[in-house]
Amino acid sequence: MSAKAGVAGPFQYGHGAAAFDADNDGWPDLLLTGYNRLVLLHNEPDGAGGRRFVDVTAKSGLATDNLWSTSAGWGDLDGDGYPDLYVAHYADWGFDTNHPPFCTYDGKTRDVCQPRLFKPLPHAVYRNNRDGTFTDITKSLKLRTDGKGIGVLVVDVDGKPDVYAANDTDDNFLYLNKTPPGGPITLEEVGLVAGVARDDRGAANGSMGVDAADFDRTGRPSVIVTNSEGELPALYQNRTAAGGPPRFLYATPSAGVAAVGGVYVGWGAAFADHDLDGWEDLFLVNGHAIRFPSKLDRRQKPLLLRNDGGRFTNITRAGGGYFTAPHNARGLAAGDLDNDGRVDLVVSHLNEPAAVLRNVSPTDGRHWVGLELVGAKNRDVVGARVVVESAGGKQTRFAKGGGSYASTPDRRPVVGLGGRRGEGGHGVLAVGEVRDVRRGRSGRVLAAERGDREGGAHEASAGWSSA
Ligand SMILES: [Ca+2]
Ligand SMILES: [Ca+2]
Ligand SMILES: [Ca+2]
Ligand SMILES: [Ca+2]
Repeated sequence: MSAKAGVAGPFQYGHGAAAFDADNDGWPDLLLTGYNRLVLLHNEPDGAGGRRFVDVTAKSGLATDNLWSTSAGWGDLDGDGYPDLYVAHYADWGFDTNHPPFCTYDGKTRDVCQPRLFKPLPHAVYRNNRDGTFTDITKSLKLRTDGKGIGVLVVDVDGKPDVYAANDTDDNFLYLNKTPPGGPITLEEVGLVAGVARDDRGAANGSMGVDAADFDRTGRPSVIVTNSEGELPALYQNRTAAGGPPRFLYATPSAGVAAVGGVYVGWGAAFADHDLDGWEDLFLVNGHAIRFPSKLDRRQKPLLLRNDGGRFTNITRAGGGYFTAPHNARGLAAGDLDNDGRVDLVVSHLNEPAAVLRNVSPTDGRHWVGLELVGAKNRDVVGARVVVESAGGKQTRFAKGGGSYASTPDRRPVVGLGGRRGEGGHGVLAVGEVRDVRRGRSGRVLAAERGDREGGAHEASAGWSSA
C-alpha cells in the first residue's frame, strides 16, 4: 500500500510526519522531516478513483531546507487562511563536519554521543504563499538560535496561534504570535519569563515531545513536555491572570506527575480523556536514546496517567498487555480510529513494529461528543478553541498543529461528558463559544446528536456522539 500511495520513498533519512492541508484543497498533505531534507507530498487523485501522494518538494520552495529537521508544526500565523509552517531543526552533526570519533558512558563501550557536544541548528518558519509554495521567512524573524529542536506545537496561548518548541538540553521556546492585522508574521519569544523554558530548578531539560490541554478545566492550555533520564516530564500549568501575559507554573510535583520518577527518556505525548469522565488523561511513551545505558534497559515502559480532577495517578499497570512490557518507543499519535468515542493510540518504535492500541477502557456508559472542526472559509482551524458545555460543566479543547514527537494525531476532539447512559441531563447542552481566534469572531453552536449537522456553525462542521 505504501508504494501505491506514494509514501514508500526512500526520500531521506526520515524522522517525522506532519499531516496538514498545505494548499487548502480539503485533502491532507504530508510533510516528512529528516536528515538534511524536507519532503512535501501532495495528496491528489490517482486517476483510478483513489488518492495518492506526489512529491512536490522541488516546486514547493521547501527544497532549500537542508538542515536536520525533527518535528514540524503548522497553523495560520498571519491570518490569511493558509497554514504556515514552523520546522524544528536539531543539531549540527555530520560525518564530514562534526563527527566525534568516540563517545562512551562507561569508559569503554562506544555509544551515541550526548547532545551537549553539538551546536544547535536554527529553526525555520515558512510562510504559505497560497499557491502550493512556501517562502522561508526565518531571517526576517530573528528567531533564537540556541535550541536543539525536537518537538513543536502550534496552539493558541494568548489570542492567536502561537508556537511552542521543545529543545534537547536547551531552553524550550514559546513564540507568541504578534502578527499585526494584514502585516508580516511576527513572533516574540517569551519562554523564560512565561515559565515554560526550564524545570523548577532552572535547568534546561532534554526535551522531546509536547502536547497541550485544559487538564485542570480552567479553560486555559497547559503544556506537557517529555524529558530525558534524570529529569521528569514537565507539566507547565497555565496560571495566566485574566488579561495578563502568559504565565505558567512548573506543576510536575503538585499535579502528581513527579511520582513517575526520573528514569524515563520520554518521546511522544498525548492528552486524551481515555475514560470519558471529563478530565483529559495523559499518555507518554519512552525509550532510551543511547545504545548501552549503564543503569537501565534501553527499552522502557510507557506511562498512562489518569487525571483525577486535575491531579494525575499512574495507572500504567492497568493499561493492558502493551503497558506491561518495555518498548523503545518514539512516535505517538492519539485518535479515535473506530469512532466509538474512546481515543485509541498508535505508537512507533525502534526495531519493533508499530503498535495500534484500541481503547477498550470501561467507561460506564458515559456520554461523549466528537467534533470535527472545519473553517467556514478556510480549512485550517489551528488556534481555534471549542468550549463544550454539559451538566458536568464546561470543557475547552484546542485545535493544535503538530505536537507529540514527530507524529500527527487525529485532529477531531472527543469530549467525555461524564454521566451514565440512561441518566438524564448529561447530553451536550451546547457546543458553544467556538472561537475563531484568527478572525476574532465567536459563534455559538447548538447541541448535536449523532449524525446531526450543526446549522449555522462557524467552525464545527460535523459531530458524532454517544447515544
Ligand atoms: Ca491538500
Ligand atoms: Ca498563513
Ligand atoms: Ca479521564
Ligand atoms: Ca476508539
